[in-house]
Amino acid sequence: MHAVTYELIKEATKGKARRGRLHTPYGTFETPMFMPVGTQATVKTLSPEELYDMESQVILANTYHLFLRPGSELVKKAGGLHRFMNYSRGMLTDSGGFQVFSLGEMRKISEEGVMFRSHIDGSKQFLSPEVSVRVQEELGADIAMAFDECIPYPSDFAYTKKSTERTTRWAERCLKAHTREDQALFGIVQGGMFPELRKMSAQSLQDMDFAGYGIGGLSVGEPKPMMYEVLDQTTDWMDKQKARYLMGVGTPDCLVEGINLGVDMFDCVFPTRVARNGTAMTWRGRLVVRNAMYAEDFRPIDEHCDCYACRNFSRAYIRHLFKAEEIFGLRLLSIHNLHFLLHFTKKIREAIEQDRFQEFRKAFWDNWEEKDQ
Ligand code: PRF
Ligand code: ZN
Repeated sequence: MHAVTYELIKEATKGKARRGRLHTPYGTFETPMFMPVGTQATVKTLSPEELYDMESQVILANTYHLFLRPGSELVKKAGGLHRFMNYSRGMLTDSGGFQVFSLGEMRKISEEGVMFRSHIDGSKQFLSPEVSVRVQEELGADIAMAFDECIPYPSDFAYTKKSTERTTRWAERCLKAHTREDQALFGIVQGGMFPELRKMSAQSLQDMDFAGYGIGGLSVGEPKPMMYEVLDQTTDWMDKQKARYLMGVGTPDCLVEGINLGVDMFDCVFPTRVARNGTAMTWRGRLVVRNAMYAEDFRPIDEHCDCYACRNFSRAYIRHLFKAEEIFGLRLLSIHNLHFLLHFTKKIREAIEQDRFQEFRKAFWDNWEEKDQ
């Protein structure tokens, strides 16, 4: 029995949307779910209480960042990530396999692992399947991810095959190195944009019996129709009884389409990143509160939103905060954006329960004004 199990509750009659539950040592969480990103053991500008208020379930932290600073030994001394940051719901750590590969020139891959230079002080560092698993066990999230290579786009068939096979061998090493029984380990399907390599990756990982599966290497610069096509094929080859996590994807349009293709979990820096840039998320798309047109707009960001920011403050006030570079503005938009996405996924769960997800999907696209993106 795994530390984390997925319970499939209901499947849509049209499309592949699923309603499920993730049982973890820190509670049971409802899927499909959106996971707020807390890279450095904090969801930027928000307290755990504020996250509970918006019904946040699982949050994500990064092995790469916490490995470099403050180091997993310190987090272990603090009693693990949950105690260190005082978050008592679910937690997942990404393996570092994505962040390290985003470093470009500063890294060197071999069968053993990846040598890289720290973005903080330039020091030489090494991550491998064994190191990543040890660090993630010390961090102690409910869910750890296997160490993988996120293949750049575009890549040719030969490189994609070589990398995907290595990620499969790394996945085996991760399983072997993993010892914590109160923590689940998820494998990560790679395979680039090649259906046969996706199939090979999904099938060989399935034979290894991970607690759940990430789908990596998507939303790396490919056109969205291509992402949806690859995703559609990939989920067809995945075990229905295990959770599927589409890594680094979570804008409203991708959530709707990803869920329609059978995905259960998403994470994305988008809501918190654009918040810091003066942008609010709405059912129609982005609303740039910083714009001059909102200078005297005393309505809330969204009249129907019941988040703390919308219940208490106007667009004009939030715009003023941004203009004056007051950090409360960042907080208000972060609260609104995360609340928006968490509420959005809750509405999707209700739609799947009532078997009207396709109606929800159609209404979503009718409202959405960012169709070309
Ligand atoms: N691998 C890991 N983390 C990730 C990705 C991946 O491929 C992606 C790709 N969208 C985001 N985060 N380990
Ligand atoms: Zn709001």
